[in-house]
Amino acid sequence: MNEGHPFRTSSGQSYMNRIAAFARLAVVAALSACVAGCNSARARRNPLPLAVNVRPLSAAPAIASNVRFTDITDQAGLSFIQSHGGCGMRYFVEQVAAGAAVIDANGDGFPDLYFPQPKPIGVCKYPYPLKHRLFLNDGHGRFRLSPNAFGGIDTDYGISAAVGDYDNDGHPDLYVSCYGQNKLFHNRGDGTFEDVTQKAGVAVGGFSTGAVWFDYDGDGLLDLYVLRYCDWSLKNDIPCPAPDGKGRDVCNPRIYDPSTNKLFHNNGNGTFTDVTAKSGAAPEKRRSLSAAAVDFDGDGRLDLFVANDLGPNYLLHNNGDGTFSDQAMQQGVAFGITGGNQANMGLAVGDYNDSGRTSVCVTTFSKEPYTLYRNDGGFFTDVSAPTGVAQPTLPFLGFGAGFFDSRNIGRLDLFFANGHVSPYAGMKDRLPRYKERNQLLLNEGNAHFTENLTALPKNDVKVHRGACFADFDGDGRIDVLVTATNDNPTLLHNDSTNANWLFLDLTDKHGCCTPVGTRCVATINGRKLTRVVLGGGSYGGSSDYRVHFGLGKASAVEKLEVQWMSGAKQTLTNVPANQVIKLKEAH
Ligand SMILES: [Ca+2]
Ligand SMILES: [Ca+2]
Ligand SMILES: [Ca+2]
Ligand SMILES: [Ca+2]
Repeated sequence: MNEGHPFRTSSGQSYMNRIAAFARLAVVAALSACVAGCNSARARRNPLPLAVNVRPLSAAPAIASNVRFTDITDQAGLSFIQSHGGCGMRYFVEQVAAGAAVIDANGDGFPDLYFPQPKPIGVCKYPYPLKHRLFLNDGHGRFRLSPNAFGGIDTDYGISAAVGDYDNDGHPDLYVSCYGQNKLFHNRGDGTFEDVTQKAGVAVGGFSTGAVWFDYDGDGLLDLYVLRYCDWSLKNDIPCPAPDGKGRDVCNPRIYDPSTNKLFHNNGNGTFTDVTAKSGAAPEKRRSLSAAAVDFDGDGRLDLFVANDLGPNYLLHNNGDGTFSDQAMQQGVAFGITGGNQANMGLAVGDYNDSGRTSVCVTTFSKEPYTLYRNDGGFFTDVSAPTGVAQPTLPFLGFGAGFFDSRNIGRLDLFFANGHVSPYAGMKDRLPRYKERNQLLLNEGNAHFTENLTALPKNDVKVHRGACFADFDGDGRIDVLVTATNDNPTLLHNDSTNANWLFLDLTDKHGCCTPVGTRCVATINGRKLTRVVLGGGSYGGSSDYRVHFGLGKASAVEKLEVQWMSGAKQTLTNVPANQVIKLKEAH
């Protein structure tokens, strides 16, 4: 795990030079932030304190006043412990549990939340049942538990959830990845679900960590890729002693054999066929933790990036004939900056540099920098160091991740949900710790990110796992839901200075309301922003499928091009800001 490897940035700048450069950037950022936000009503009520902003060397960088997230978990009704089901035995599976997924379960246009739930494991007993949860959103970002959403049907040890409308009825469905047997829940359209796992033939067993819905063969039906980790089970559990010689610690994953992922083809009649072997979508046994389906090379077919723990990542290129070729080595995404296997956990995907191509950022173990692979069209370049991603992330162990436009200014920032796997972390070193803070790295617009140390709540220090992104209260700003092992989730309300925005709520011609891969390009003041409907990403769950554009001060999008997966293109002009546009692909 690359313990203690030396690390230097490649910029060659001295620390003071970097401070001075940062100060110059900070002043520019402060001014541009005002330009972005001053037209909004919110900005008029709360004018930016420019006098504070231009203090370049203060602890709070100038841009800080423009971005802020508030912990509203209690007010939102999301205070509950998402237990890992353990009792101090440190069963191997506990360390990866659990995430959450955004799903508009009852079709009212407001993003709801599903939390998979681990079960009491091994010898562990709980005096109350541990059940998975669906919370419905009242439209103002307040949530109410929907106790009968699953008609009493429970899951095995739930870890992750993937949302996708696999039957094209316009209602998003739910695949829950578990230790044990995975479950497919079909959404009846009213926020209640039926268990269709057996009929569908997607009852994968073993130790699954996630799944991605995407249509790999272009037949208009979302197929299912299931991630699995290793062959650990209660039967072959090996106790690993804690460093203090008293308790148990989590084991190094290397003591268990890695596992095989699965690809299921959607037959269109509610059933699926396991095409893992003939598709080549799981070429070797690996420890997969997250994945994203994106057309990375722009050939019109969805490829898969899979983050693998302690092994090379996959870049599964879609050959267009039902098969995949792993091009991770050739395209430069198999390994990290260290040149060897990294502990790749979660991932963020997005066009952070306005190249029109989707890049990938992968979270890693502590003392390994998170890796930003810039998509250069046919190959990727590790830009972790020059973009400023490597240095601040080096001490942390990350799971959930995402690119999102936190300030509505048309730039994708980076969010990381951090938390170690060993409760004994920090015993020998000052860093890392078991409980960690999350991180927000702001995109400065010049291919460089700067960590903002003031935007996130100071007391949110937990063993974080999942992170999902959605505008839960409909104010146009993307909020973040972060889960934590054996702890409360955290709902981070985006209180950043408001600017203009646009959401696209897309349905393809087949009726699918989660049309993974649809590519949207907005032209704003001559600048083109590319956003795609993401399949997968982050860790432990999926985010809102609606496409978000931050418009800054622009009151309209000059041109909005929607490229559907069918190849059809739709163009809208002069689209006014600050609305959710429902768009359906023409037949
Ligand atoms: Ca459906
Ligand atoms: Ca398909
Ligand atoms: Ca492709
Ligand atoms: Ca919001």
